[in-house]
Amino acid sequence: MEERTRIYFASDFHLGSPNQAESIIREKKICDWLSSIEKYAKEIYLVGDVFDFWFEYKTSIPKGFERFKGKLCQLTNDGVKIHFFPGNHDLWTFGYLEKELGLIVHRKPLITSIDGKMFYITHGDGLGPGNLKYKILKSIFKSPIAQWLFSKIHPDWGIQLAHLWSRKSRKQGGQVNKEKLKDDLILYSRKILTNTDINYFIFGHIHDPIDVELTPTAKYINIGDWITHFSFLEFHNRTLLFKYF
Ligand SMILES: [Mn+2]
Repeated sequence: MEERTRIYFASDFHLGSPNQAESIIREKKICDWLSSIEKYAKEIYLVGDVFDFWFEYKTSIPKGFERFKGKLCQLTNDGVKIHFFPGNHDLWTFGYLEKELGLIVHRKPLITSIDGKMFYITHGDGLGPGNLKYKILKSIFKSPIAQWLFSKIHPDWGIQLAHLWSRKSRKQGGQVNKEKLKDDLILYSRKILTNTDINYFIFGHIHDPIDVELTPTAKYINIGDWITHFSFLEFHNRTLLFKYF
C-alpha cells in the first residue's frame, strides 16, 4: 500500500441544505470522494460550512449526516488527521466533533508549514475591510451569552428558526457580490504578506474555485463548493492542484 502522504482541502458542503432528500445525495457523493482518497490522505482540511446548520446542545445534536460522520470516524480511527474550520453556518461546535469524531477544530486562522510550504487556512467570512454589519452579527453569534440563550430554546424550535434565518440570508446572500468578497480577501491576504511569508492562502466561503497569483511565491485560493462545483485541492510532492470529483 502506498504511504499516506497527500493533503486534501475541501469546503462548503452545506450538508442539510436545501432539504434532507437533496442533501443526502451530496452526502453520499462526499463519502465516495473520501473513500477515493483514503489510501492517499495523510490530512484532510475541511474549511468551513461543512454543515448548513450545526449546533451542539448540552445533551443533543441535530439529526442527520450519519454516513458522513461515520466516514470521518473511520478515517480518524485509521490515523488520518481531519481538520475542521467552523464556517459562518456551522460555528456552534463546542467539543463534540473533537471528542466523538476525533476532528481537530480550528477556531482561528491556521498558519502551518506543510512540506516546506507555508499555508494560511481559514473559512474567510468577515475578513478584510468593511462589512461592519456582518462583523457585528458574527460577534453576536460568537457571544457565549447569545449561544447560551439559543441553547435554551427547544431544538425543534431553535433548529427551525436557524433554518428560516439561513434561508432568508441565503436569499439576500444571492445578491452578495462575490467579486467584492474576493477583493476583500485578496486585500486581507496581501496585508498578511507584508509581515508573514505565506505560499498559499486557502479560503472557502465564496463557493467558486478561484486561483490568483499574489506574488511569484504566494497564491490566493478559494476551494469552491460541493453544491455545484465538487472541487477540492490536493497537495502532493509540494504541488497544489485543483481537482473535481
Ligand atoms: Mn458557504
